[in-house]
Amino acid sequence: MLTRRDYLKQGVLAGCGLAVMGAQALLADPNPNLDARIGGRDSLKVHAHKYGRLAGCAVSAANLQDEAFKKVLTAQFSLVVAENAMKFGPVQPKPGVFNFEDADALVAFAERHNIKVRGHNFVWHEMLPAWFAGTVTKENAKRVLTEHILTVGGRYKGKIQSWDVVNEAIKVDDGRPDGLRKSPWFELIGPEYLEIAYRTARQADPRAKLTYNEYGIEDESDSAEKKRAATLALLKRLKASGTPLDALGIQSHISANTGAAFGKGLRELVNAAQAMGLEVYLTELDVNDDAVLDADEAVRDRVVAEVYRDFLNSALESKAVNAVLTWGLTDGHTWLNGMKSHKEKQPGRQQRPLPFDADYKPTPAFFAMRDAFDRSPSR
Ligand code: 9MR
Repeated sequence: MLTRRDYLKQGVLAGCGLAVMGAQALLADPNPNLDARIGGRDSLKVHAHKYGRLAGCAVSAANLQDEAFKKVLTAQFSLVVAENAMKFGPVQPKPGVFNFEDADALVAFAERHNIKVRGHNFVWHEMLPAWFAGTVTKENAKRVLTEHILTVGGRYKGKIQSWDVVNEAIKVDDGRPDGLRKSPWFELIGPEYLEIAYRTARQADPRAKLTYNEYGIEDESDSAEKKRAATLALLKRLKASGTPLDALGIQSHISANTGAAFGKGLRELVNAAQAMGLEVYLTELDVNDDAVLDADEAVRDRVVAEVYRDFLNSALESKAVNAVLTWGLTDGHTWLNGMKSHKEKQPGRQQRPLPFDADYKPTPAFFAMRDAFDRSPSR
């Protein structure tokens, strides 16, 4: 007899839909919302694979305690990234003391289910541990940085598809001609912290694609235009100095009904990255719906899906883009609900930014994503 576990496994591995597995299994399914139309060959990952791409999402430690989440994750996605578990603070809670519990659990889960893993991240101005300020000095910062990267990167050597080595290093408003953010790492080491981080990451895990990951570079606004230019200039400098760099991550935290438009600038960014020999990933896609004033969820979902469509159709015009990850899987868990601006604009309302709603039912954004894969050029 086919157990429920076997049945799910077969559905995923063989890429077949629920329909061919029989009504019996469907009836026994405690999560009937993952319906026959979206499993197996109709899943995001299979649609992405057809064109040589990966479909991924961010996963929290709590998500892996949730059976329904895991079922949808394995059925739909071929790539995962830890939402927080691999960041500096959680991984090195005390100087030289590492905690890999959550990160190990995600990597082991992904391995068991044949899902690739992105590493996120080695160097960021946020989520540094409390001990950082005061303990890390100009004298020891390079050592702390390289030891962290060698330890974390080394632990997962050969298991990571790509590492976000440096995250969000550009902040035009900080006023430097090179656009670099005056982050703790910058203040301690100077601009060369980037090159040191990439070289060390290559040493730690030579097979991982080393990525630079940035937000606010997607749309046609002046601020995005400036940030794009600074980001590209940074990538060019890194390449020119022989720094090992393989990919650009375009985070893609975007908003509905804000007048943001996508097209020329996004295309130019992707093409410029490609011309430098970089792969491009859309690493953290979600659509903030605070500016959609209509309370009706169906209306909000349609507006969000249109933004997915518009954005992805532009971004996926290029063969260079080979992975699309959403920042979370279900509306039941999204960082956007914790944003200060959200609490001010839409107090008490839950955001609906992702391809599955809180009951794991596919949202219109799911179908928009799948359609965008189908329209994309084969790689
Ligand atoms: O979603 C993440 C949230 O749970 C954390 O509190 C926050 C700070 O570590 O980071 C969020 O993820 C961010 C990602 O790591 C980098 N790009 C922006 C994401 C949203 O803030």
